[in-house]
Amino acid sequence: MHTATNQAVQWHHPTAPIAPAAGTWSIEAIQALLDKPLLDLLFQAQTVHRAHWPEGDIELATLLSVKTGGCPENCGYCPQSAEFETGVKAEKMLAVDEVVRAAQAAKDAGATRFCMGAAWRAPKDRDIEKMSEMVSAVKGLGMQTCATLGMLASHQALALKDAGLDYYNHNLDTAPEYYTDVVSTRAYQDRLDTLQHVRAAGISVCCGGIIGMGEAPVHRAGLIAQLANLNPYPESVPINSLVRVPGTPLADSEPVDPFDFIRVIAVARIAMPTARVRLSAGRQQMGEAVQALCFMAGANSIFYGDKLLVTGNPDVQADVQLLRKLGLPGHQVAQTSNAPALKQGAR
Ligand code: SAM
Ligand code: DTB
Ligand code: SF4
Repeated sequence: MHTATNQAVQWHHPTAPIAPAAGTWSIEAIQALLDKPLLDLLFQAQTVHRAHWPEGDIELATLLSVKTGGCPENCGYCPQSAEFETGVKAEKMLAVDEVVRAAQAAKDAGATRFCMGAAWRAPKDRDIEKMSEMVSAVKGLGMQTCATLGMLASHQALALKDAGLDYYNHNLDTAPEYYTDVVSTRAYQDRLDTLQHVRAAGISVCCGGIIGMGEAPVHRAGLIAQLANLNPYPESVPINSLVRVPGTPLADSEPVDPFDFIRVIAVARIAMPTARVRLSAGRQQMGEAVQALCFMAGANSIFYGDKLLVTGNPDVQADVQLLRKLGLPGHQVAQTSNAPALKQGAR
């Protein structure tokens, strides 16, 4: 529906504002974008994308699980919850030198950001001490640092900032109205509180969600509205396609239609023009053509490495080849000796 407040749908007038001001997205305006003819939506998203990201590079971020499994939370999608029989065993936290070795290998392969994940509801202060060592060491390699450790208290966020943490990932996952269908061990407001602590500490926010958990279209619109109305909106927005892990309550969810997924990426780009929109989990099931359309829709970051936290991700060589075939700039990859050169400045 094209309402007076929904300027986002007026893209065909070059002089008209392309989106409402930050903090003012209605669910209806987001829904109207999601409902547009696909090619119109892609055109609009690509227009926004080029205006804000003229270099058109794809950021390569590598993930490492530094504390795997045994999590007390019951997030219905997650293979690491202790409540579900998924075959993921609880492990001890990795040693700092193991993490640094993995980060160096990721850097050598062309990654610029390194994200350390832990299967915690919330870290203890002694966990933050060890995480701070890891963050400082990875930062010392010249990489951007990110961590995703669960709920964070203010003093913990400040300690991580002091250690050199650039980004903290904490996802809203879905709309508030659907959240209780997915997780019951913590509230939506807990998630918002952690995001606030991260923001207040001066750490950049990485926050997104998951598509394909059985949510209705209105919940997808609700998630994007929540993210876009954070003030300021997140610097990074990971959009995950559910990885359906046997043993989790969501294992039998209906697979998401690829075009619906692409639509979500496009609307995230339009609603949050300066955010890095990350095409996150689920790429193994997507195929190259769908990923190419996600880039067209404005995705400009991927998880790069053969593994996410505990599930698979496309091989590094396959990703290098894909970026190369698409002529997408991947400056860091091009500089490494053991990865095929990427075409530069192809746009
Ligand atoms: N324990 C921390 C937390 O929950 O914030 C950090 C790790 S948790 C695995 C990080 C995010 O990964 C979740 O918020 C969720 O969005 C995403 N995720 C987890 N399992 C997933 C799956 N099976 N498919 C897609 N995304 C998933
Ligand atoms: C995010 O949004 N996706 C990543 C990262 N942030 C931490 C995690 C995806 C996890 C997929 C399932 C797994 O391997 O555990
Ligand atoms: Fe635990 Fe995070 Fe998995 Fe939820 S998503 S069960 S908090 S590891």
